[in-house]
Amino acid sequence: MKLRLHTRHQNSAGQRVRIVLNLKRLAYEYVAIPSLSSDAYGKINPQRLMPALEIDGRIVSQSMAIIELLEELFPEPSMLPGDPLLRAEARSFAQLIAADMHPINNNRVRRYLTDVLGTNEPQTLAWYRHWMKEGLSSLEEQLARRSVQFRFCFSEKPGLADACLVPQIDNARRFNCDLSPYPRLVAVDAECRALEAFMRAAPAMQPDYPGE
Ligand SMILES: N[C@@H](CCC(=O)N[C@@H](CS)C(=O)NCC(=O)O)C(=O)O
Repeated sequence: MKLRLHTRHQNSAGQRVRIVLNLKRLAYEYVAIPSLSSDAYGKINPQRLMPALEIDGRIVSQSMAIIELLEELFPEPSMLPGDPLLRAEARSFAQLIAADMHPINNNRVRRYLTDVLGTNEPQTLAWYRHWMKEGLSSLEEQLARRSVQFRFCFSEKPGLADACLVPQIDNARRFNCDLSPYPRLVAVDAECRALEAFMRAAPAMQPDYPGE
């Protein structure tokens, strides 16, 4: 099966998929997207968002749909814990990031705030940090309430929740958000970053990374 991932180095939804591909030890071709608005990319992904996975010539978009597909096609190692309740908790944690946090702080939303609604830089930054703080506080609380304090989010092995958390923490760092109120998130993030699968998925390790 031939896998090609259309992504960019700084594409946090794509970074989730890269982490899962690496954790499942799946080889893939990295295709750097030159322009989201180009006709060429529109033909690949009519949603015009990153990433898109090409699998034997067919395209799947949306990182969570891609990860689900990979989980179904390549079940081992699983990205979800064995216990159904823990699986639900892991999905809930991942969904808060993918469905509630990431979309409202996306580039196009910030561009609309500044270009159309006329917010200035400090206001746009305040928006970003506000929604980041709301989300991270909930995620930290979700980890605090676990009945077992695992090494990773919901297991002794990294999985879906961790693959969503690490790119989101990258985003928080990029915008200088204060992470000191979230010791559990920071600890899991550090555990993940020590693993090769996460290191190889990091923005700075991608072929289109322009350097510092
Ligand atoms: N829900 C989508 C989100 C995809 C998404 O928004 N990707 C961002 C990059 S991380 C993007 O393409 N942004 C383009 C823009 O905001 O202009 C997914 O999980 O794949």
